[in-house]
Amino acid sequence: MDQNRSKELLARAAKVIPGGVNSPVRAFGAAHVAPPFIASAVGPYMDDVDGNRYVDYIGSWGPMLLGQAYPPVIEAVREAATRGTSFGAPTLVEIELAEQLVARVPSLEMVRMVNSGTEATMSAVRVARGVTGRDKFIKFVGCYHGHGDAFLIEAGSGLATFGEPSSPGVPAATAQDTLTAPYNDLDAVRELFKLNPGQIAAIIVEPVAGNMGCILPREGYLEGLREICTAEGALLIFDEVMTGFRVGPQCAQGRFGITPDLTTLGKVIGGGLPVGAYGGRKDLMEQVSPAGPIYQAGTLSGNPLAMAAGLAMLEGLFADPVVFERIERTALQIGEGLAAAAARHGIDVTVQQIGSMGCMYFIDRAVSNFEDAAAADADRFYRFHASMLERGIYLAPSPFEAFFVGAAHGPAEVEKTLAAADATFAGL
Ligand code: KE4
Repeated sequence: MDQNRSKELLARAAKVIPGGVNSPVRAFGAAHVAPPFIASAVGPYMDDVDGNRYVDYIGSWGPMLLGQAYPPVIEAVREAATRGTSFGAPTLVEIELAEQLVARVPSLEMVRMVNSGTEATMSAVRVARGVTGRDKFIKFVGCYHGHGDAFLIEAGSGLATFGEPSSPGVPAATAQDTLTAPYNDLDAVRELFKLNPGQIAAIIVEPVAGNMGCILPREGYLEGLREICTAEGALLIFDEVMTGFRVGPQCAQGRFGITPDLTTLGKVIGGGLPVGAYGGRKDLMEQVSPAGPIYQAGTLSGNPLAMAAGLAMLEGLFADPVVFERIERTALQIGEGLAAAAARHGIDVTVQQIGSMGCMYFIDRAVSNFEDAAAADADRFYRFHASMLERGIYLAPSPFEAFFVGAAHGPAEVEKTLAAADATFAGL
């Protein structure tokens, strides 16, 4: 596979951008191939600068639920741009997207737009701290909530990929207020509340953990977190930046029937433009400035082009009542096909998936927390990843990430993917 131009660009990029990328996972740091530099993308495909075409299973790490360059989004952005790109003043389109989110996300009564998932989670925890007067919060080992200082403690995604679960530069004074527990372990959460009585403002959780592969909540886990938070006067924050609209039309909270106090969103709701959001109970969100004292702001928050993209995305999603089922069926065909191909070649894998997201671990047992995920055979994953890329299948370059299927993935892409997997397993 020709990667000359991508390699040239990586060398050039690295002179002016740390690691040559603007987000670490894109560097393919531990992968056995160079990161393709992408020239364009359409539907289920990405085309790199060397002329290689890939079936795209990252979808910009989640946003592209309706495929790349989804025409209504392109048209909406193009039209909005002719009227100006940013005003720093309120607009109608911000209301329209907010109304869509309040209508579609069960627990949302009010929502604030920001520019990334990181901003959304930072702000949600600030609201929880502001309304409870408590400083500590609980996150789970291997979950990733963006790069805010307080979250870079035993985090997943790129931190796990590079084996640095925490980051230098986070003051000890900050880290001490971040409590961690294994995912899917309610007793560990109860123990933290016992050790920190009246000090914990919130639990923030990925209702499906998508930053250490794809780990589903055990039966009763999310219900348990809900009960503990209610009993302890702490807020339950669902970080649905990734699961939002990816695990179903009402997000994870609708699929699992749990009502968080606050929810964070991103990715899909921006249609590929920089959008994050946090929201929830009105009595909480009305504490946010200027309605209330808890400050949060952003020059480009609610950007009219991003709002137009998000609105076109949601309108497209909900225009077709069966699109969610169709995408999930495709995702299942891929997941089951991968597992069957591995079995044919006597290779132990565990595929875990829900809605349009999933992952495949090189391990012979179910994965329910970060410790399990870290025990999978990473070297075999990277060899699998490289071979699949060379066969035109673009998977996340880390065993601590998920794959994302979209409405543009059809029978041809499934067939190509499973044929590549079969050939790859044969030589693995
Ligand atoms: P951003 O700040 O990257 O927009 O969102 C942070 C974030 C928050 N919460 C969850 C559950 C997330 O998955 C993310 C970001 N996801 C990663 C993919 N694993 C982003 C990819 C990247 O870092 O480049």
